[in-house]
Amino acid sequence: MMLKLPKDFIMGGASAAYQVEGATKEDGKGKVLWDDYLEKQGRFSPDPAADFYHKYDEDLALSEKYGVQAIRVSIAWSRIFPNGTTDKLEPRGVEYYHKLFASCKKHHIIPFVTLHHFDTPLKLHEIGDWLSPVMLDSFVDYAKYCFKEFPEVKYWITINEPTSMAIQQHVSGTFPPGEKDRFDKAFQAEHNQNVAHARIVNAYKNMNLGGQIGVVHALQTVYPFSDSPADKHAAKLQDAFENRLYLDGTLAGKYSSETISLVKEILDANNQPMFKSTEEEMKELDKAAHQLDFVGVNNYFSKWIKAYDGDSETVHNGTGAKGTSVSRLHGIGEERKPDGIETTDWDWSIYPKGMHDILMRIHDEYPLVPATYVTENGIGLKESLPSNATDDTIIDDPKRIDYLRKYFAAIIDAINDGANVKGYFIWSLQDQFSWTNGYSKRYGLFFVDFPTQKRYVKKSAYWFKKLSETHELED
Ligand code: BGP
Repeated sequence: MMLKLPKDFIMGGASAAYQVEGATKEDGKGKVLWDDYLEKQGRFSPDPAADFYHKYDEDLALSEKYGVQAIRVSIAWSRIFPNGTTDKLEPRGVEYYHKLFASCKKHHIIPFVTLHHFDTPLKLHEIGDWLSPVMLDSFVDYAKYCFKEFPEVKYWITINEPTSMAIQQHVSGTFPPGEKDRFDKAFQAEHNQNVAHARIVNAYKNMNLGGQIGVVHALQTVYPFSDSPADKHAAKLQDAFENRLYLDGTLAGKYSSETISLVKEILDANNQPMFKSTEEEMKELDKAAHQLDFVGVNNYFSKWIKAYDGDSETVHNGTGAKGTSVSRLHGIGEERKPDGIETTDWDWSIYPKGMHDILMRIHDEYPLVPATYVTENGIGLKESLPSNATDDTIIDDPKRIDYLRKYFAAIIDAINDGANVKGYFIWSLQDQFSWTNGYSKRYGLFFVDFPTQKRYVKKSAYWFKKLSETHELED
């Protein structure tokens, strides 16, 4: 059977500045939280990544050729303001993004531009990152500067995945500063990001620039491992921990009483204090939710949660050794996949129904949201260049095509069920480095040979082009 995407559905590719640009020491860029941290870890370097700082025009030309109509890029805050604060402006950084957006225009590609994608300037990270009021004020100043400076951008995204940032910084410890089990800090950082997001949405709307503004969330669909009341409750707690505080804060403009009581339950179980919010902040959240233009959904996998009352224990699979990840959170629950669920080498479940269910949830539970984009989805695979490769070598990636076909079918199902999904961005446009996994976890439509940064096309790019041109998904 032939499944169809709506006529005006946008087909895009996604990236993040720090994962593709490289050039971390070039043209006056300030340090970010990752630079020294990665150097100390010694596992991999953010330079030259995919060398997008120099190769953007080549990637955009390839994108145009393979049916990519829009791209998600992020602005590296510390290229514009090296210290994060507006006291010092770096004109070469500003110039770079003007050139990047001009190249988008030349190649008929719409930029969706994220203001913060995990790359807090080091000076602000050192004083508390999302826990510091100075960070919030500086972020608003930087955002307003960008809105004025780059009128060519018509789609803005405030923050990429506030959840991932807060949890990985303060609970699982996989992002700098690498803290574990500080649920209180994670929830406070989540609330603060909701506030920063709201202030920026409200500022943007006051400026009347005629573009659109949204936010991007990491949304894992959470299911109970079994029908037992204990597992069902554990799944609710996990959902509150990962999804609900953001969804409520940015899409409804208020936290429901159930969300608050679930959050409190988690914190009480861990003997940690509730996050603080003010009435004024809640008014800002409410105002922003009523003016938001779209939400971006990043969905790769789903989770199944089982009741658990032991100590917290998390192990990150950062190498692609299947079956090595562990997540047991005290006061929440334990991740456990039911038999028969397919997984990637990094233990991410392949479960397209989860995409359908999360899109429907936004449609059903958050009626203020005018439009949804899938802003990230894709599969990380171990891929290599054949030793006899020539310029025309095409990388065969049948697993990616299979994954995409299944997830697109789920998206079309959701659209047919009433979800207003207006576009899709594959993670990722080109191979780039993964924050906690390095260069071996490849997601791109375009293969990057990391020592030389030369591009090769993957078969999935041909598949993507056909879908982009026909909007028809073959079974
Ligand atoms: C999202 C991030 C991306 C990207 C992607 C894949 O959470 O927004 O920046 O990294 O996930 O994740 P990973 O790199 O861990 O495989």
